[in-house]
Amino acid sequence: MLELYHSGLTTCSKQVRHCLREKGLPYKNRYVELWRYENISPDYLKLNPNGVVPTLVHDGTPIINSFCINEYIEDAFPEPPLRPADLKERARMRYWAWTADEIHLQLARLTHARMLQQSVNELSPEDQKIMLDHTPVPDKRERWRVLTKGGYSTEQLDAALDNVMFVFGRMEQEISRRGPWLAGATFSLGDISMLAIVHRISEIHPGRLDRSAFPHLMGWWDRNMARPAAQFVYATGTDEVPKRPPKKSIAGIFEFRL
Ligand SMILES: N[C@@H](CCC(=O)N[C@@H](CS)C(=O)NCC(=O)O)C(=O)O
Repeated sequence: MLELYHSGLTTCSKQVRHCLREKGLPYKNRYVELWRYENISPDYLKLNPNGVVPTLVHDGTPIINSFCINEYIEDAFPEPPLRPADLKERARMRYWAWTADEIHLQLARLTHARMLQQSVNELSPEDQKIMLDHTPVPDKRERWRVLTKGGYSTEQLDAALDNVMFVFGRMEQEISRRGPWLAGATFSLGDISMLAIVHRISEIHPGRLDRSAFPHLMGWWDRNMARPAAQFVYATGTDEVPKRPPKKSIAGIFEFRL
């Protein structure tokens, strides 16, 4: 049995939900509400000691990290293949799936500034301390600490966006050279992983995805979003994308049960 612990439209959750949908695999939908910090509850940390989503549980065994989870799904359920047969294409697929994981840190800064800062400001100092004390990974704790102090500077956020836009420029080049997919002829895990990154920028900096500046990238975006799996994954209002609570709280640290 497959169970997916995820948080709907968060970047890494989308990557794994998309992979499972492309494969047509049934799984139990286990929603983890980040706005209640359920991801750092003692029970969830037993599955994922990093306190992040997603986690795939296969016959009782947790698999973590969206990049590794999608590789695992491909190994365990090879049909239909999302890893190209051609070895050069396969190397490019891995490059793009890895790049998505790498650039995610920069993207997360931008996401936090646009979508989370306000709600962190609204937590009481006592709740902020409890949240930080329960955050296990030191680097992540430091990033949340910066948010409790007002967030990253404009220069730091501009630098993060520059890094993301550099990657989009590279995608534009690759797709214009080969295409129609990032690996070349074959739709792959590389497309699934990068789509989630581009989607987040479409939400928080839509002006940066200018069709005249990125004609090939945007053509790739249209091809991806036309796929039935992507239409489900990126839709709002499904069972997998429930409405967020109105305010962020730390209640889920104490209340979440596996
Ligand atoms: N790709 C990495 C990163 C995971 C990650 O940062 N997930 C985000 C959502 S996209 C998360 O759980 N954020 C909650 C938090 O940082 O508190 C993985 O799958 O382990």
